Amino acid sequence: MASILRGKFSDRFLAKQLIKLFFDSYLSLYNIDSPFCSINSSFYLILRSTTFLKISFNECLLRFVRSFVDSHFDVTKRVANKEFNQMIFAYRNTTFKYSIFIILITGLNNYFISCESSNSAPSGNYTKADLEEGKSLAQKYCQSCHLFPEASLADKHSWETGILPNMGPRLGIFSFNGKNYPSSRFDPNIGKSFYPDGPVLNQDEWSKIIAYYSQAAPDSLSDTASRERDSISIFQVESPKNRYRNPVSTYVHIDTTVSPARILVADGQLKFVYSYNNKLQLMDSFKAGGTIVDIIPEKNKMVLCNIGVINPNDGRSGNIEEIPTSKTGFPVSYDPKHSKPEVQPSHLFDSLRRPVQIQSVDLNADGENDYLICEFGNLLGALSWLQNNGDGTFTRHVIRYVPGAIHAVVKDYNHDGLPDIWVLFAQGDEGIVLFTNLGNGTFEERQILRFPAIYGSTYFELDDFNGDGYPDILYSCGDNADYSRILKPYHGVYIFLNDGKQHFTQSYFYPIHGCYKAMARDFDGDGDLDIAAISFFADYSFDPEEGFVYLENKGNLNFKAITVPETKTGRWLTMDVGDVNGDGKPDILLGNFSVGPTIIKTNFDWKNGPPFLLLKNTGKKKN
Ligand SMILES: [Ca+2]
Ligand SMILES: [Ca+2]
Ligand SMILES: [Ca+2]
Ligand SMILES: [Ca+2]
Repeated sequence: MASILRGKFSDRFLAKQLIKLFFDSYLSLYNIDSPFCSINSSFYLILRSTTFLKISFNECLLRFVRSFVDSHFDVTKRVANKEFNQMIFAYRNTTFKYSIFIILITGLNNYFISCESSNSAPSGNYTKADLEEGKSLAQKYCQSCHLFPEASLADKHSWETGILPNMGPRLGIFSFNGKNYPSSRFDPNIGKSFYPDGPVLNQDEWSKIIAYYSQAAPDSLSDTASRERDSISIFQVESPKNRYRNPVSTYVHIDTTVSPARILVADGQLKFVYSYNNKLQLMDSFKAGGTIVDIIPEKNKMVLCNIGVINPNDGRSGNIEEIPTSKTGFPVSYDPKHSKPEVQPSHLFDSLRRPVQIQSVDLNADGENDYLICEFGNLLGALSWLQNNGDGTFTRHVIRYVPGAIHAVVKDYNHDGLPDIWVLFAQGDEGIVLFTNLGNGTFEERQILRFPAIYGSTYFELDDFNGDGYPDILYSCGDNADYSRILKPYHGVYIFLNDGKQHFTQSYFYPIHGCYKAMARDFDGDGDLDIAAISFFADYSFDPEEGFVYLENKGNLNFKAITVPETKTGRWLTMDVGDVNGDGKPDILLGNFSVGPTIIKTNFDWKNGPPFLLLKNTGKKKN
């Protein structure tokens, strides 16, 4: 498309292009079977903005379309921003100006139909033999993709209205009892080949699986775990003076590669990266090319991991960017006085599926550092690496072609000099997989731990808890944004001890609803590993302090749980640990992602909360 459209094309033509663009992006995420709930709330926001901003309804609608298309479809791949503006301008002048409104209404209508259709509880009576058959069918078919899902892991309502209707299409069942199931068949990024050609089991068999879960699942999950906690801690809470509304901190980091240390924060909505000094004063910032979720500060440059579209999707809108840095270790800022050109990030590698982590490591031992990438994706994704060709170009290789790679730890566990990779996969078949490096970019795969698909794995670390020299696993689970948004008693922090041969046994569990990350350090300086944990789906109504929990090691895998009441001011998606003020004691940094799913009730105004909190360690120094 030409860069200057107006004058060349009629307003009617441009308006049609805009409608088409919107419709495509709408379909790509909100396929005809199941528009997501978020469109409902976005639409509600437009209606509210009409009164609030005192602008016309159509104007609000256009602003919505702009942000919607922008965030869900990556406009830059299809049309330049300028062209997009011209389309919007043209759209305003045509008789089509209510078309998008009509598409939205149709979508909402579909949304309500799909909510109704999601309840797939079969009618009729099932004998004991039918229910037994349902269970063995579930063992056969559900287990073909992941661990057998025990009925007790979710309540009856979640099985009937959330989990099973979403799993049906994986088995080629797109409708049941005359109702449609949600699927991504119409998403051009997925394609029909993702699903089986036809049903792998018949409707009668499927109905028995549903009947089994309906009968075997509890009405609600029982939770009798003690969550008693102390509130006297070694941490002193500090927050920056610099505030902005709706902080969306997608990355926080205590960067000790510079001295004194600094704090790096990326805001996923504003698409800015900020640098604070260790007194929490804002020192510098730059505009990134997208939503940054990981950063590698390298010599003379920063390498940035841009997730692309943050909400679940299968588009290839993520990329790895790099931006040159000055002596300060930060990109040269735009200086209007001296008309210094603004430094823009350039793309090192494009078309990645929601990359969430990037690491620099020489995987093939050729002397050039490569990049290891967790491409989380959604239905599709991969653990991949970018081989450094030594001439500024990279070649992508896939190590494991499955979605859900959320965190990788590089550790040469067998001491052969080749870096091995430990990876947590958190989508569908959840678990930790060890990739032993065989050299020349080849890996041998071994499953270390496997978790039920409903756990919502979030993070892991390798830490030696019992001091026997073998790395143990600290693991957290608590992602609750999928098909069963209930509080789960099995969410929290786990420790698995290593027998020395990479066999791991669960040896500790502390329950935290919606736990998102747990990191172990000797915070109190007494020689053993303590744990800092955050939650993004805490029980905010009744236990808001579980958003941050500190577990102080009392020996023999006994921990004392402690909360820090000031941490209720934000909703923590990200956390980092590092010595921010150079006193030798690890401090904790929490990032506020204030615009998460809104179904959660809270008395705290996270949107006016700080972009981050620093929990300064006032404990004793390790000897
Ligand atoms: Ca290499
Ligand atoms: Ca090795
Ligand atoms: Ca150990
Ligand atoms: Ca300790």
